[in-house]
Amino acid sequence: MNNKKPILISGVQSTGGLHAGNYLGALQNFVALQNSGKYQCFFFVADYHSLNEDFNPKEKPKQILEVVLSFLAAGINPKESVVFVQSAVPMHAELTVILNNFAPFGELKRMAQFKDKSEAAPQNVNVGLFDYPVLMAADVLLYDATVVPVGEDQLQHLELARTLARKFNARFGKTFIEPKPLLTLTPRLMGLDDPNKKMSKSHPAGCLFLDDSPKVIKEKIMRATTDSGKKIKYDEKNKPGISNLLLIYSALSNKPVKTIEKMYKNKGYAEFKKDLAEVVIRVLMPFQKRKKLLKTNKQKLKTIIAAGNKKAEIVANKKIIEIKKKIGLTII
Ligand code: AQP
Repeated sequence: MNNKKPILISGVQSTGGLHAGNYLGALQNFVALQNSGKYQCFFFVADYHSLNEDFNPKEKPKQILEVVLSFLAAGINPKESVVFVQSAVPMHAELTVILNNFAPFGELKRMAQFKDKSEAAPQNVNVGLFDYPVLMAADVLLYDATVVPVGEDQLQHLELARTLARKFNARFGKTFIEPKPLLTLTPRLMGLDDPNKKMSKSHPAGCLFLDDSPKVIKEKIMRATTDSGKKIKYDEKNKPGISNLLLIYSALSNKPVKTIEKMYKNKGYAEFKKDLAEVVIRVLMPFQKRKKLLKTNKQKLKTIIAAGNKKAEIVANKKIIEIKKKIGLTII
């Protein structure tokens, strides 16, 4: 590990298959940032975070592995980046307990994700869901990360991490770095069925999953909600459906939206969608193939994870000792 480079960290919850929003808002960028060589990158499976919604313990190991497989198949290289599992590094939980004492209750209550998820599952409004942003702050502050590549939905949480860092530093002396978010050009991909709602695992009907077969990809894209009119034009307000599809096309083909608009100047929605399906398939098929191949060597995967856990724990342990000293919790 080159410790002189600025630290970058981000996580993905182990709650099921990843979708195009996760890919374009986060994963694709993880790989680009790793390959830029500018950062020491840490990518983790946020399995503690995934416990705040109803879950089946029998499914968890598979879901954790699923995220690691997606990281590796997308191009994260464990020789360059640290790939680890959050729950294997106990300092995430320790720092959460400490930071809880500085986290304003009212601010947590007002978090958009907490409000949305509480409304969506009123029978399971638990403290884990409420405390999610503090655990996320711990995830980031523990590694002295300067940048955190995330989708737009995580900006409010990251702002809390910055607030907590500032508060703690003001009271106990410079301890934490205030992390900055890094957004992609598609920080908020919308659902295929409803372009006014974020593409989200908890609403599978609107998701394009990274594991979808070519047939399903074609069907989903051809069925995707578009707008009245015929023009292929980016107009978020009046044509949210087509604008969302244009963003997917652009991000996966590396063509600017303007170029795509020109390509389809005198063409209809059906042709545009047919081509978009091909673009998606061209990116996802090699990804799926790599994932399948990686799955065949479970032992290698376990070795990668164990090595990543160890590297992360060394960094996290050093930091938690520093933090405990600052707040007077070390007597020997
Ligand atoms: N629709 C999206 N557009 C852009 N980025 C997105 N992300 C999630 N949805 C979109 C980003 O993906 C990263 C990993 O997300 P996560 O695993 O933390 O899960 P999430 O944000 O909870 O994903 P979902 O699908 O939205 O799950 P539910 O339904 O449980 O809320 C993050 O950087 C996130 O910003």
